[in-house]
Order: sequence, then structure tokens, then C-alpha cells
Amino acid sequence: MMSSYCVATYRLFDDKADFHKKAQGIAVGLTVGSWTELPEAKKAAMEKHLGKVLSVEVVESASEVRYANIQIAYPDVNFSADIPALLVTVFGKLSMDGRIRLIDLSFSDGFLTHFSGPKFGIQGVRKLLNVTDRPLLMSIFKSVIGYDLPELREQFLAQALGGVDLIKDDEILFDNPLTPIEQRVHICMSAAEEAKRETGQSLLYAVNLTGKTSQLGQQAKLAIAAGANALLFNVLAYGFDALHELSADPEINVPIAAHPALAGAIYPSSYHGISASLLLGKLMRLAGADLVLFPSPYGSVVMPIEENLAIKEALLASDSRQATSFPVPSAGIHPGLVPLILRDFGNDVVVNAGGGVHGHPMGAAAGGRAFRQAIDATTSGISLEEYANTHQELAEAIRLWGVRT
Ligand code: 1AE
Repeated sequence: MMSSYCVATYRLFDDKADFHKKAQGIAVGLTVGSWTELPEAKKAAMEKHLGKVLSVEVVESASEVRYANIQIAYPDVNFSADIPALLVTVFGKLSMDGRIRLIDLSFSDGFLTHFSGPKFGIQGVRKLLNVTDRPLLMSIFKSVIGYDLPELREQFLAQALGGVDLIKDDEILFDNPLTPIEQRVHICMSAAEEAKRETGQSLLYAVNLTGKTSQLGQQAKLAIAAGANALLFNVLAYGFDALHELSADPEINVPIAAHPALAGAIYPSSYHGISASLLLGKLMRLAGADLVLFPSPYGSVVMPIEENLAIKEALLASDSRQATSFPVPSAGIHPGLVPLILRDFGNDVVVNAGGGVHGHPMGAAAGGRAFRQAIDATTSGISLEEYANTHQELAEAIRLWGVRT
């Protein structure tokens, strides 16, 4: 039987190294450990465990740092079919060994059979919300640490009345005595019902799933039993496998939004870490995130546009057997950025804002409405400035934050 392999692509920086030799050293070192010293009989037995160098592309020019893109195939037989085992194999010790960056991974068919991906994905989330034809809008609770349940409900209601499709907890709101998860869900979902009587609109509330790793599944089920219809999860603090466990659990039958907290410790360097598209794109989708948040190129925490588009590509790629995940470019988003977001992401995007909703001069409900107006204008091909002539909330937002083109 043919062996199957997962393939890692690295960018390795070195002023003078023999990259072919380095690549061979990685392929052998991260699999069988040594090769030339093995007796011939042992070599035959170990062959199926040996990593293989697929390509070495050296890039050198007078103006750039010398580097090589290297592809190495790792036999599936060497690791268990989970993301931690794969990552430790391909970039465990290696991540600490000089200027080397993991830029991509491709998974064998055999490995992929162990991952069903997002349970809902873009189509499933749209179906839950009954919104098929426009970008979605999410707002974020802000500054609610120290709030009690009635205060939290008031902030939720104001957001919901603005016509948002999703509301997410702030990622720094953990389970706490003032607003424990079940009661938080209960009062927020009752506020969602109240708002729906006025707006006619359903919404998803992504409650922050926190606490000890061993209790996450149980916490999620308690939240769902209390009425939670979505979850927020700080994936990188817990690890991809924790997300995979949650998304693969048939009783956790609500969409999961992946927060990128800690990602800045992993992706931004040119020389180290893991590329944003792999970390926040491919691996999030593989582990089952229905929505993935990441810094945008336009707001307060900035990621270069090419990296954003590479994340989008990884979340939306149709060559996967897994459902697609919603891209959620975030941080410092205000209505004046909506035309740029829709230009770069199209319709399958969630526009997401905290300060851009709560900071609206007429309040959070008006903040939500200003975003919806910006989305309506842009999808109708009307400039925000023109639409603002007949839409006061948008006009106020533009006065405060401006329009970026
Ligand atoms: C990249 C994550 C953004 C996020 O979680 C967050 O809370 C953004 O808030 P604003 O929109 O910047 O206020």
C-alpha cells in the first residue's frame, strides 16, 4: 500500500547555508533521526517512516535576505491523527531552531478523514439567521467586566435593537460570580427575544466559553441547555485540539466563533512562527470554527492585506471537503470602513465591531443601524456619503469616523 503524507512548507533564512542539506537534515531529523548510519536491513524497515524533501527553492538577491522555500512530506504513520501531533512533528523543536517559519501545511486524505470541519459553516450560519444575501453584522460587548446581569442585559438589548445578526461576548469576559454563563445566556436570550419583537430579526449570541480545559465540553452543554445559540472560544489559549473536541461533539450543536487572542505571539514575524493564513485560516477551519476573527488591514490592529486575503482564501477554499468558515476581519472597525471590507471580502463576510457600535454619538442601537445602513448602501452600489443624506445614523458615524476608500 502507498504511504500517505502531510506536507509542510517552510521558509528558511540563512546567509550562506546549503539549503538542500538543511532540508535533508530536517526531513531525516524530524522523522527517523538518522539515516546514513543505519544498517541496510534497518533502512528497509524504516523507509516508511522517513520524511522526504519534495522541493527546495532558493531565493537570493542583493537586496533581500537569502532564503529558501522548502517542502517536506511527513509520513502519516509517524503521528496520531490530531493537530497537536502534526504540529509537534513538523514544527515542534524546529520552531526554535534558527530563522525558520512554517508557511503552509497540506493534509493527506487519510488525515483529513479524522476532521469533519465546521458543523455549520457559512451556509449553516446563514440558515440559522435566515439571511442569505448580504454580509452579516456582529457587535461586541464592551467594558462589561464588573457589570451585573441587569446591566449586561441593557447593553445586549441596545446592540440587538440596532439590527445586528450576532452579538459576541468580549473575549476577556470569563465566567464570574456577577454574570455566570448560564444566567448570562438566559438574560441575553430574553433580551434577544424582546428586540426581535421590534426588529423582526433573529440573532446569535456567542457566549464566551471559558474555564478549565477538562470542563469545556460540560460548560458548553450547560450554556446550550440554558439557551445559548453560539459559542465564542479563545482557541489559541487552549489549543486547536480543544476546538476540535468541541466542534466534533454532536451535543454541541451551535456555531463556534474562534477568537484570535494570542495570535500576535505566533504569526507576525517574517522569520519565525506560523503564517497567519495557516494559523487563522487552514487550521481554524480544520478544527471546526464556523466563524474566525482576525485583525483586518483597515482598523486599529492591523494585518497586511495580502495576509488577510490569504486567510480568507483558506477559510473559503472550495477544494476542501469541509464546510467554509465565515471570515470576520475585526478590531477598530467603523461604518466608514464597510466599503473596503466588502470590496476585499465580498458578501461572505461578517462585519464586526465593538467600539464602532458603542461609540456612536446616538448610542449603541444607532451604532448598529449605522453599520446596517453602510452595508445596504455598499451592496446597492451607493456611496456612504450619498446614503447618509437620508440616513441619520450613518451620517453621524461618518461625521465622527469618516469614510476610507
Ligand atoms: C481581532 C479581535 C477583535 C476583538 O475581539 C475586539 O474586541 C474588537 O473590538 P473593537 O471593535 O476594536 O472595539
